[in-house]
Amino acid sequence: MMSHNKFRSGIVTRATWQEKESNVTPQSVFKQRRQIIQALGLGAIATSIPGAVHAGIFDVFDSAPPTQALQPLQYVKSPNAEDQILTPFDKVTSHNNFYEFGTAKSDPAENSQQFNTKPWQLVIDGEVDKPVTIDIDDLMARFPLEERIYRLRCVEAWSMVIPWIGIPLASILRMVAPNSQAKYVAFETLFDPEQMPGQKHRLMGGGIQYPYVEGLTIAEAMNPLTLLSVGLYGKTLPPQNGAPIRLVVPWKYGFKSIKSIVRIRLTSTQPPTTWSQLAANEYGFFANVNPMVDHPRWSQATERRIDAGGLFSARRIETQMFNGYGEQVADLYSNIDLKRFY
Ligand SMILES: Nc1nc2c(c(=O)[nH]1)N[C@H]1C(S)=C(S)[C@@H](COP(=O)(O)O)O[C@H]1N2
Ligand SMILES: [Mo]
Repeated sequence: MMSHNKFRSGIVTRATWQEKESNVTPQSVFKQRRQIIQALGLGAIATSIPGAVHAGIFDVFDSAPPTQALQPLQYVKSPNAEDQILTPFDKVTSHNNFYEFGTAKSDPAENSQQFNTKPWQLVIDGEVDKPVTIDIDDLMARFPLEERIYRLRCVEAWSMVIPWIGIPLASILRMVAPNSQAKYVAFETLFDPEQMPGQKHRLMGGGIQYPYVEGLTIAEAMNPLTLLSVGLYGKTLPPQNGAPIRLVVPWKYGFKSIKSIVRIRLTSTQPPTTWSQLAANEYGFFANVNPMVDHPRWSQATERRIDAGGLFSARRIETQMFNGYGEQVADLYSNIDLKRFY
């Protein structure tokens, strides 16, 4: 099947949408990390680090458990100068949507710090020849981790630029060998009301049904941009960002990027998705970022880019079609009316 395998070898070839790290305004943390990597004689690790090497390197960077580090490797080129600035770590980890821990933006960081993510098993099954149940640690040991700097555009019209660390979903799907019936990929968040208070009462969780579920077409899932993220800013994911493993689909509204995933199921029919179940006229299955299709209650033409000043001083910038990733993904939708299939 699709043997687009360039990310599997130790050396990652630089695709057109990748840019040198030096083109991204480095946060001091990156500088520091680079110095440590150089000091350790690991300067050559410019791409992906195979699993066996992870633990040793990650241990160096932070005393907070558990951490990991990679060089920022890849940057998605954009004509928009705003993207040269990363959203600071403290904003990425304090302004969150994770309704299982509460609906206010500050709730997830406040309510999730005891969230137990070890051990964590991920089930991948459905229309595949080789279903697996795999521990996250095994998964991270088996695949090279990559850093991807992506814009995250929430349907609520704010956005961030986040340096994720993760594994291309395509690599993981190849491992389970999808069969010819596999047309969609369904994702499911952990259901554990004891740990996730928002799941106890639907009102506290914004009236949505749990577990949170999401889905992609198989072509979307196999696109090289689609990432299963296990970290950001050089560390494993904080709980509020979806520890230990979450999806990142940068050309779609943020709600597609489902957090704390326990199951990935390949299916022959389109799977239900949490937000379209709640309000199908507001949130569709595709949810591609599209400045031409407004939300029924607000415009999607612009967005507020969160930087050091937080949401309230955030600059308003123009929203780009497919969040600026059209060159990589527009082909997926050449036969689709994006106004109808929003
Ligand atoms: N399980 C789960 N996943 C989720 C959400 C959620 O409430 N529950 N919120 C989504 C929304 S609306 C957005 S914008 C992103 C936010 O990711 P971040 O908090 O890491 O920025 O997570 C998405 N994934
Ligand atoms: Mo969102």
